[in-house]
Amino acid sequence: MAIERTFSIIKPDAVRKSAVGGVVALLEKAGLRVVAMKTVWMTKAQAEGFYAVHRERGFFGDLVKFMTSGPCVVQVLEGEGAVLKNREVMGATDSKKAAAGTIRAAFGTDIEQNAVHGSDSADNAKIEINFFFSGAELAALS
Ligand code: 3AN
Repeated sequence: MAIERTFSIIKPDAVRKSAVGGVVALLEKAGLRVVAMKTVWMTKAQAEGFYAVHRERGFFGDLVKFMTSGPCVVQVLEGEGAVLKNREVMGATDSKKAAAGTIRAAFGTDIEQNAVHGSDSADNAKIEINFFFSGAELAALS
């Protein structure tokens, strides 16, 4: 499998419970390398833009409220088959159903407060990385 990049968000619930280090440790243990990382406190407009695909869903308002409730840590991850690898180590969307050893089992609470976001495809990873990281920040990556 080719080396690729994916995008990850450590959500406000995980940042609040000082789980940033714990999340990164699990990502690195899974073979993912953190190649860019920063803290972002999203505005309402940013969160609405990022989750625009979910605009019609009943949980959209709560999701935006939650994602703007505190700072997040956004990351670019790199590794072999990084998109799939990240999805595997994240665990099921509903933290209560996440398999043991996954990030959501360790640090999530439920389907909303689920500790992390991860891109679901290489194409979306590119879009999401460009949503949060500037050309200058990405140019610094080898
Ligand atoms: P994933 O993040 O696992 O790809 P998606 O893309 O289905 O899951 O959903 C996007 C985000 O919306 C999830 N991370 C979760 O926080 C939230 N979400 C999804 N379904 C619900 C729901 N039924 N109630 C509240 N929040 C939800």
